[in-house]
Amino acid sequence: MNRRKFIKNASLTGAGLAVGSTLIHCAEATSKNEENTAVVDTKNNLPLVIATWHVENATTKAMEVLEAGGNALDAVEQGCMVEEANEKGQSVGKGGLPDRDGNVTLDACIMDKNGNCGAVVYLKDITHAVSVARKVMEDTPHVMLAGEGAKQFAISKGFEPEDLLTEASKKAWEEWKVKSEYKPIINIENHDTIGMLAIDNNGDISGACTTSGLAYKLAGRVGDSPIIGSGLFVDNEVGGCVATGLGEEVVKTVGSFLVVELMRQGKTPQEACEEAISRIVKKPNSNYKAFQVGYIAVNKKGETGSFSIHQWFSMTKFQNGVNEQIQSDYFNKA
Ligand code: SD4
Repeated sequence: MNRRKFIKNASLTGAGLAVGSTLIHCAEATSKNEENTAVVDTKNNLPLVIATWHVENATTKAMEVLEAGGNALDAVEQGCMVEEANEKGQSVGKGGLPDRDGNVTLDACIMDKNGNCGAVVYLKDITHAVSVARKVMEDTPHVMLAGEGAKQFAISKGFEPEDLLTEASKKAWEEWKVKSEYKPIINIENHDTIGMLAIDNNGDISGACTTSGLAYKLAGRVGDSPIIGSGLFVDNEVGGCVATGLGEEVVKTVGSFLVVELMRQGKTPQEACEEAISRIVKKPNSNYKAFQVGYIAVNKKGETGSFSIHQWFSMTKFQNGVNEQIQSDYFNKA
């Protein structure tokens, strides 16, 4: 099932917003978090990469990095860069759909095994937002840079500015303008934010998330993807989680942090993702039929899980030489 079909199925109202056991060696972690980190034989199951949606090229790149002995941080950055450079993907990097004023603005973040993190929001004219986020993490005392400051920082680090609005995205925007007359209708066919988590040969976890956000959003809008704890969270003692879908709903429930904390308390990645979706759909007056949210997660043992509100969300998983798309289970079976 492709993403387009998924989105179609997930969109249940015309005006709605929809968006789109591996065992590892973890002796280090047992001292701090014994209940979640049983020491098991792992050698055959490392390394491991998972990512939101159907992004086999991205997971292939990340796995190449890991198999060459690279660390999880390099793997998630380089994996995400594949989708950022892919102009056909209209919700990430170059070719991303613009806001309603025609600006392509990117949000991204990255988090390493030590709990360090960096993020950029409302970044214009720079394709590899995830790499700028990494520079923020590594070369500044800050966690997040926004807008013009983020762009100038990127340029100072050698990133080349370029126009991110491709002909295809410009055309889609122009068509949207005619039909929508600036009503709050989101083009639901173009949401495939990439969130990626990797465990390297040392058993260390890192994660990254990068997006152009909701198409035709209000100028200045920032979603969950660059917000540590919402779009992404990694705790190397426990595991990691990334989110996709309607960012506002993820932010309101601090979704990725919630999933990791639930895993810390003993839930499997699958159970934790299900509970985090449940927090959204069980809210009083939840409008969940009109939007999608999906989570993927991995724990320190290399077990993975994914869950979404609606059908057709998927995770790409590369492990033990198999790079596969796994359909996610989902809440709304009515
Ligand atoms: C956002 N969560 O900006 C992102 C969009 C997304 O698949 O994930 N699309 O709200």
